[in-house]
Amino acid sequence: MRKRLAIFNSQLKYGKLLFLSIFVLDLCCLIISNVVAFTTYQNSNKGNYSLGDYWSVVVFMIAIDVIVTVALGSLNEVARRSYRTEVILSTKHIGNSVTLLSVILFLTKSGSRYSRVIVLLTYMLYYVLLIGAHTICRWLLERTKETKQCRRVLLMTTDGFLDEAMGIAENKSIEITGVFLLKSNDKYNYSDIHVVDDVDEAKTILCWLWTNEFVLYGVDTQMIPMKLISACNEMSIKISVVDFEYRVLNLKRITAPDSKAGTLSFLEGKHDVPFPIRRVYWITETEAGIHRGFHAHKLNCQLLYCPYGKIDIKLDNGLGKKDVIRLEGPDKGLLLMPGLWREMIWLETGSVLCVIASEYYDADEYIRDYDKFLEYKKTPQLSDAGYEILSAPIAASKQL
Ligand code: T46
Repeated sequence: MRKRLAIFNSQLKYGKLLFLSIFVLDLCCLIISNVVAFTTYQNSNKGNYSLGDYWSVVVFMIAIDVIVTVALGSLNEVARRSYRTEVILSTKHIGNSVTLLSVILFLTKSGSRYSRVIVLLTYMLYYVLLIGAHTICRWLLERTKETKQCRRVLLMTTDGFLDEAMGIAENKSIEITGVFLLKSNDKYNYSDIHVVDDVDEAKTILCWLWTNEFVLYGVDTQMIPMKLISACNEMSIKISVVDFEYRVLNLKRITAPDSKAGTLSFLEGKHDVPFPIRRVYWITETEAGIHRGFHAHKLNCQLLYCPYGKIDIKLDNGLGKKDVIRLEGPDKGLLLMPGLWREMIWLETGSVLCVIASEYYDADEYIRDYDKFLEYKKTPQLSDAGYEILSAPIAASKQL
């Protein structure tokens, strides 16, 4: 319930007037249904209910509507979901309200005197009005000039790349509606941007701020929660992935007070590793001057580090960009996204290369022929999976 309330608060905060207007519209539908049902029934001479009875039931109904909306989030994302989902959501909303009202009405003395026919009639009318109102809202919102033209982006990234990803905001044609972090530590300088790590809040931003694009920055697509993927699909929100390639990471290091006791470094899932960790492997007992690698991965994201010794990693994106990153020491990591040709050169005998990987070992997922790699880079890679790759990073691609 606390979480629901928090989400409700965030709806007010994020959705501003949009959510409030939908909520007020919902209450208007309920009151109109009440008036119509009551007067129709009274005019048919069947009922002889006093206005007092009527008002107490109306107040009950409104209270229940508010409770159901807040507690069950029934108005979340209406007017942007598919028609089918909206009918299901409205049915659930009204089903829950009727159940709760029936319990209260028939348990209280004044309530039990009130006609079930009027209540039933009210909810039937309310159902029709609600679906109609949401359809009109959607139609109006879809035609709002601003929503069609502006590129409104919900960013998905990690704490470490947040500042870098926010470079997108510098691009005037892109408005960042919020940032969905894999793991949040709650301390950000962006008072005007909604930074969330809760899927429901992210969905709220997608819906109520009329976001039309969901952009991944330095995060593997496997990290998108299913709920967000289906919300994007339903709201026809495009999912794009910034061609992030690689970044050098500073890993955390804790040095013992007694320097002879050494240092401790660590990596945390989600926080430092923006992909699901499926495999860890390490290469040891290698002589200086040895070259390994000479391949690229189609799917595998990796985090490489060399806790002992010195190893050069030569990278080639197949599009003319070549770099050499030197890994040495326990506090330096190299995050590699798929689609990079690599060669590892051992500079010192016994240097240890450790790798955290997003995929189980699969020989078919490797490209070991350089010409085939260049060919592969010319073709869109993730389009089959329904994501669009942004060929040029929207934020300036820079090394950390
Ligand atoms: C990479 C760099 C940094 C397995 O059976 N399971 C495994 O998990 C791995 C990683 C390898 N293998 C077999 C496949 C080969 O028969 O081990 C043999 C040596 O593998 P490879 O020649 O690919 O090793 P490297 O050092 O060239 O590359 C390795 C990783 O394979 C690769 O993913 O990015 O380290």
